Amino acid sequence: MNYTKSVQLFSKAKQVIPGGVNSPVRACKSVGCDPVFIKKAQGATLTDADDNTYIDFVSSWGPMIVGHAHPDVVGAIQKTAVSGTSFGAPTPLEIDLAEMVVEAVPSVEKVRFVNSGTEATMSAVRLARGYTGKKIVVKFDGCYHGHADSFLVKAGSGLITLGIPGSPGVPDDIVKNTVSIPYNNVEVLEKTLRDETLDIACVIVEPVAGNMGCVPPAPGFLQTLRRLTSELGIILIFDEVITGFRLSYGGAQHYFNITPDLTCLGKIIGGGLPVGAYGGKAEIMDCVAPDGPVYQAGTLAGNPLAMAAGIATLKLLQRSGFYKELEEKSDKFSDMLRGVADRTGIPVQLNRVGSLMTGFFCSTPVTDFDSAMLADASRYAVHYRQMLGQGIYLAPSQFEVAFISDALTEKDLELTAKMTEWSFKKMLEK
Ligand code: KE4
Repeated sequence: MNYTKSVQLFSKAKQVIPGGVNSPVRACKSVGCDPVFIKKAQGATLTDADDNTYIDFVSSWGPMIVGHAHPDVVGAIQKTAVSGTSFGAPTPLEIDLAEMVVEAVPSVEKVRFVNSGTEATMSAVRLARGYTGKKIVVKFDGCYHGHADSFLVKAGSGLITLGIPGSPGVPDDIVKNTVSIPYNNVEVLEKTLRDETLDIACVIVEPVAGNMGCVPPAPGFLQTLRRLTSELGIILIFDEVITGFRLSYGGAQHYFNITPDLTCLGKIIGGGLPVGAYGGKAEIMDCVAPDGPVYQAGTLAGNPLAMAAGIATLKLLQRSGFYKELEEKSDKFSDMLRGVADRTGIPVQLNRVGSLMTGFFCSTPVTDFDSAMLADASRYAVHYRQMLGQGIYLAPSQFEVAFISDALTEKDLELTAKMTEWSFKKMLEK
């Protein structure tokens, strides 16, 4: 592969953008190479600045579940844009998307749109604190909820990938109100939630962890979390920025039949445009300004183009059999990959929930942050670079998930499995 133009673009980008990227994980530092610059995408195919093409398993980190540049989504954006791009005033489209979310997501009676997943989770936590009058937030090691100060303790995603323990610039006074405990550990969970010295406002959880790699909830974990938070009057926030409209049309809460008090959404509901959302019981949501005292605002919140892209995307997800077909495709693909690992003898723990999956290069089960950290990230880096060179675009980190999109074909997946076997065998030669 020739990367000449990407190399030139990266050098130029670094002159004016920190690290040459607008989000750290895109810099590919943990996989030991420079990023390729993407100039266009269609369906499941990316094309970089040097006209190399790739089969895409990042899907813009989740939003592109129907594939890139879907004509219905592009058409909706184009049709909306000619009437103006932003008014700073309410628009009918916001109601349309809000009604779709309320109808789809079991816990959501009212929803507020924001511009990112971070804004959604930050606002939901503020609302939980405002509604309860309490201050402690409980999160889980390895889970990532965006880059708001309160969350940057033992977070996942780029903080693992880059080994950033929390982050400078976040005052101790802020993070002292955040307690981070092991994911899937019901003993520690119960002990923490029943600790009367902790003035707990809420627990925020990724119902399927996607930011330490894919880590499914252990049987009973979410049920115990719901039972304890209900009993103790603690707000349960499901961070469904990844799982929302991905695991099912009703998200993880429908998939697992657990109803949280508040839900955070993002990614898919924007169809690739900047959207986040938080929603839940009307009783709680009515505490949000202007009706209530909990303040949250945003110039471009509910932006018409983003609403139009989200509406078009959700309409495509309503296709009969969409999730069944995605599940079958994902299941078949994970079986193919397990077959590759078995035949080559490379130790891989493949975790999958629906169309989210991660192959951890380790020989012991991955059930939480500590066990995920046993994965061989340097072996993943070799695999990443080898696959990129063969036109397969994986997440540039062992601690992220692969997103299977509706646009990936049988042929794409068979070729990817074939190249995975080639890559594994090549690693064994070294
Ligand atoms: P954004 O602010 O990036 O839109 O959403 C933050 C967020 C919140 N909650 C969950 C469960 C998330 O996964 C995210 C963001 N996900 C990462 C990928 N694991 C975004 C990629 C990036 O940071 O560039």
